[in-house]
Amino acid sequence: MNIMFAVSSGRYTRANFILPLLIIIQLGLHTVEGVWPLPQAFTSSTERYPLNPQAFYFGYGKQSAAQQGCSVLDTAFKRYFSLIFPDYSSANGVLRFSVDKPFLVEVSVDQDDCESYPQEDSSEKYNLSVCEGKASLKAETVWGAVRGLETFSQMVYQDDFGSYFVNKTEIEDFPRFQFRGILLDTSRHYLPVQAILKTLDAMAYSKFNVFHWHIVDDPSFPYQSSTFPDLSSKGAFHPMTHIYTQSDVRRVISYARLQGIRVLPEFDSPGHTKSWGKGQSDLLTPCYRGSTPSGTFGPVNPVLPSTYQFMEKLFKEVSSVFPDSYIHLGGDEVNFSCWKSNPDVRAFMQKMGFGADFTKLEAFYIENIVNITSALNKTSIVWQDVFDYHEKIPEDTVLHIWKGLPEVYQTELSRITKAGKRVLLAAPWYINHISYGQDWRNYYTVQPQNFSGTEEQKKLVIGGEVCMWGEYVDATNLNPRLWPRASAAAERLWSDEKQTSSVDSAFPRLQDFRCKLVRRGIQAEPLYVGHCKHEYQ
Ligand code: CP6
Repeated sequence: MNIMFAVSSGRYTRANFILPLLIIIQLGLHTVEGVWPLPQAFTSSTERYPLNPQAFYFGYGKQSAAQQGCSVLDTAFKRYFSLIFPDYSSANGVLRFSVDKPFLVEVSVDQDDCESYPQEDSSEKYNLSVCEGKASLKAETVWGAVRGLETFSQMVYQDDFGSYFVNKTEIEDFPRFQFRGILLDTSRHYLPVQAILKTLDAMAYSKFNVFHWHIVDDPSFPYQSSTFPDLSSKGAFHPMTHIYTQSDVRRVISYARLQGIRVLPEFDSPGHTKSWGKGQSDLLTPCYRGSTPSGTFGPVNPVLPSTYQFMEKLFKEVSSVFPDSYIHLGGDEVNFSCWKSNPDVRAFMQKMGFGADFTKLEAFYIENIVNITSALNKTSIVWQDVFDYHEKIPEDTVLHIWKGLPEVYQTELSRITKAGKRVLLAAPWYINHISYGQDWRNYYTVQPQNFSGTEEQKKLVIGGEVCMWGEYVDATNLNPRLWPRASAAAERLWSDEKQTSSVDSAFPRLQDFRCKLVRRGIQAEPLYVGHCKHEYQ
């Protein structure tokens, strides 16, 4: 008997809410409920097809604009084969499977964008249809096809004898928000390139599409600049081992590209720049005690023309190294006490008519930096502090909301979108914070568009970001702290809000997904009491 149900209207009646639960109990999560984040619309069935890794093929549809030789899809086929058949891959073909019916996953895309980079407006939509002997995956772009392959890989399961199956299914899927990011902080602790690449893999499993690389900050400057090599040779924790060379950065960007992930670099200034001062003299403001320099330094010195010449060269390099059309400029948490202490800064304030209002000086600085990046054809993202100080930034600048409890950030969302600016929400997803219990539930129940404002204002929320600040995090504890809690945010950012309104229905699905992560080698922590079918280590 086939049990079919459709969830395309997004509204559950009592009857079709209970039905999917019954299927879960019968089969384990072998239907689309086993896919995380939940697809937008699907029909699934108990009819299942056996898969034999020795007779399983990925291929390009005849009509597909991309064909063999397409780097993104060729490499995705290899990756997903290993993810779909973990036993087979690790057994080096020793295992034998009884069925010999071939199964073909046929992929067709409308655009040949294999050599491009994913961009903010890249379509990630796909349709997946699984029937006997064949799955058809259709997408507008290769990025959509990669999302569809991830979904397919999560639908394949093994019975108690190790045989592989997939159920008859129809899926139409697309993301709710275009920006679904993870921030890693590689300044408080250096993260080896391998740890970053592994995070990119895990991001693709949850359909995240932006890696926000908070690459430098106060404690260290690990980015090896070709224009200013002293920044890392003097500002990194170690000049040779704790740096990202140009080749490391290229490796991260191209690895991310193959998974449909954008790399958004952040060079945060004028605050959070202590490490920059080690390799670039006269960049930071000398702080004064009375009438003499105290020997300590504050934020970037906004009064010297040399500051802007330096920034222009640095951002020129950054904008050619990182292909994304966005650059994050930071602009958060500027402490004015050092600026206040410095007589040259005070004289400049007088000259500019800023009086004693240091927010005007910060605004002046940020305006200059934003103009530098605009001239390089890049769009800027800045932390919300910048809006608090002035609203005279280019219309297309994105404000990144990081402060406060729901009441506080909802007010900010309302205020900033009212001014017509686009916003990105990070405040509810500070995943470096930990507490005893199931805090993933708080990440799951966030409502990014629940603030007072018009429909137009709500559309200005371009997405959200999970932040992993690095004060207490390095490669030893990164993975369990990120996963599966970040996946809770991933479903909020990808899936339909109404279909994923119940945190209790999400619980068994997220437990199941966490087991999939562990099986794939990501040391994701448990959500609560329980066991995985496949226990490792
Ligand atoms: N580093 C930088 C940080 C933070 C910010 N910017 C931060 C501040 C407060 C909390 C978490 C993170 N560590 N550069 C603010 C965006 Cl609670």
